[in-house]
Amino acid sequence: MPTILFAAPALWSEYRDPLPAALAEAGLSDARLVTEADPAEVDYIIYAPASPLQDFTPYSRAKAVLNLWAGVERIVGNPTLTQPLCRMVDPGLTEGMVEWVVGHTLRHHLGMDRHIVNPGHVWDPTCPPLARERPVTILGMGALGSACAAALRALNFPVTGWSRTAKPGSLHGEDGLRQALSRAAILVTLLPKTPETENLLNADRLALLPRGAVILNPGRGALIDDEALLAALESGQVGQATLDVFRVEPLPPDHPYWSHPKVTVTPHIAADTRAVTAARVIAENIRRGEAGEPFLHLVDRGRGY
Ligand code: NDP
Ligand code: OXD
Repeated sequence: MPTILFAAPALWSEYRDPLPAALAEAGLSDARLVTEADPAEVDYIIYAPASPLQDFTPYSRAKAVLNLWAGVERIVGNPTLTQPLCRMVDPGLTEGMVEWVVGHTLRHHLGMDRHIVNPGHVWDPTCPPLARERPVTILGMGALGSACAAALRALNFPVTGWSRTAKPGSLHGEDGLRQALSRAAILVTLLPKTPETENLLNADRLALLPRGAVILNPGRGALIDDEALLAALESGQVGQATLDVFRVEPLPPDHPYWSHPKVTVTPHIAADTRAVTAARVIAENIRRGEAGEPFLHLVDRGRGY
């Protein structure tokens, strides 16, 4: 009978019903799901970045830490964490991200803003091009990037993907990045925050985009050099940026992004972990841990994601 510590108190009300149901579905109805426990008795820790639990040292018997977030940058470098760390790959979260990315891509592709905000009642019959004429580049072709690519391709957008390792049909490496940026009418960043990806979109790389390209960043704020982006928006090199994530969240009230006419701020809502589907992912990993099978979605600490 494993003891599972739910160490994300702010989320307990969302998970208190779905988790026992998912554990039962996974054949773990006898598991002990608790919100407080003697660390020496804990077999699994369910964690979120705002968890008060930050010192994992006393959890000497824990077989895994199961993160409720896809991004792990706030835990992966914790020096007290010696247990395996699994990140969240949740079908509900993925669905949400696909909707956000497709929605904001279509907004820019169709030029919706011109008609939604049209105080002069201008009759401008300019028709947008077809999706097949609007190349989209996605940086990061993991769980989320590849799902967004599939949805955009289904709408006929020509999608170029770029990731760290070689994958069929997508680019990698510095040359690959140059190619991917140079063809991006719309650029979507779905990379994790790691030492390698921080400030990836600096002034030199923004200069590689076609003039007037649109940037959608639901990845992490640190992927973009904010000063460089503001300068590129000013010069017209970047036409619009829709940003969901920021170096400091909530975005400070005096941050220039709030009032910039070419920036749309969304408050880190691109995709939320959904309790019912995420609980099944957690339960499956606990089942695997109990059966001695490899965990799903293990984080590589060296890589940082
Ligand atoms: P994955 O780990 O599945 O995918 C990450 C992708 O990034 C992989 O394709 C990986 O390449 C690529 N990558 C990592 N490092 C590099 C690098 N140095 N150079 C090039 N490519 C790199 O993550 P997810 O798709 O699940 O999530 C991506 C990110 O989305 C999360 O880390 C998080 O920051 C963000 N996120 C934001 C949310 C929001 O609401 N705004 C919600 C959820 C997630 P490879 O495939 O070769 O390993
Ligand atoms: C996540 C996020 O990483 O919500 O899950 O950003």
